[in-house]
Amino acid sequence: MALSRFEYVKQFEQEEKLLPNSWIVVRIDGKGFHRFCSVHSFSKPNDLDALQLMNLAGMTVMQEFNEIAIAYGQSDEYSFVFRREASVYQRRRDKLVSYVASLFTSAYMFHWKRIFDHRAVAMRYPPSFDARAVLYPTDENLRDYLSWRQADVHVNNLYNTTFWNLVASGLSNAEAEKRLQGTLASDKNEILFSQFGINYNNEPVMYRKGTILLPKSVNADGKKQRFIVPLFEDLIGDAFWAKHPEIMDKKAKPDSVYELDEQKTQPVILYQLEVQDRRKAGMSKAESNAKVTLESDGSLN
Ligand SMILES: Nc1nc2c(ncn2[C@@H]2O[C@H](COP(=O)(O)OP(=O)(O)OP(=O)(O)O)[C@@H](O)[C@H]2O)c(=O)[nH]1
Ligand SMILES: [Mg+2]
Repeated sequence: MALSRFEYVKQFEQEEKLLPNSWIVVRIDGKGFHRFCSVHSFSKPNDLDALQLMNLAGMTVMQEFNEIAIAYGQSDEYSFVFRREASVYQRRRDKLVSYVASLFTSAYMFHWKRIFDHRAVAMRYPPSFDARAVLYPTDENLRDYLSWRQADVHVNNLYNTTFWNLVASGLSNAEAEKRLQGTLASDKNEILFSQFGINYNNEPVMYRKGTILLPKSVNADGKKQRFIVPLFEDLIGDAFWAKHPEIMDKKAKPDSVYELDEQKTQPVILYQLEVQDRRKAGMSKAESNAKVTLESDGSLN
């Protein structure tokens, strides 16, 4: 077919390809979530349901892209790490970044009811997330990136936990802010302990460390399958990387099966088990329908 005379405008489209052989981190971040959390009455400083919803949305993105080696979420942000050799969309930046952001956003909406139904929190306006892609050329750079995000949780969460306890004890926001001005981590730990009897290390680990999502082979329902597993661990030290060598090297430990333990009660795992049950029920329904059809066909003879 002849080209239309308008076709030349296609040449104006520019395509940026992400550098080969480097880690791609796509990070999404909630737009104006200070307001979104307040309008939807999220608990301060951490709302367990809100964080679990972020984890479900993160899981959905990981299920879509099998070239994501690890994802890390905290507060209103999630980082998705694509392998060096990832060939997704031929590494076209616009495609990848916009797709991750839109899938994350629609998954956030999709899972909302599941998480917030018990609190009868209706969504008051549509949330949105920005996204960017950053390239990290070395494994060390990538580890430092993830460490940076986890250190950020620690700094923010220690501050926020102390701040909101001071406010709950009767200080105004301005007074609490003043009280914390110039304090070190040790000072905040001391305020929490001496004033409120809180040992910061006993605060929920998800709040202190954020959520790591890893694709793992797990034993579910008697067979080995790929699940997205949430972990709440320190990723700054070497131990985490020794325990999960497949993040850096996808050929490492290909046959090993990950034993689900306390994660079994996590919404991310419960959701995947539920989908599996539904699929199985659908399959057995299809099987019994097929059987009925066969039997009725037989009776025609
Ligand atoms: N109450 C509550 N707020 C949260 C929680 N997690 C995140 N937030 C809010 O989300 C904000 C995230 O920080 P930012 O991303 O820097 O702020 P933002 O308002 O989203 O602004 P932009 O990202 O620049 O659009 C925090 O400052 C909190 O106000 C939570 O569990 N509970
Ligand atoms: Mg934000």
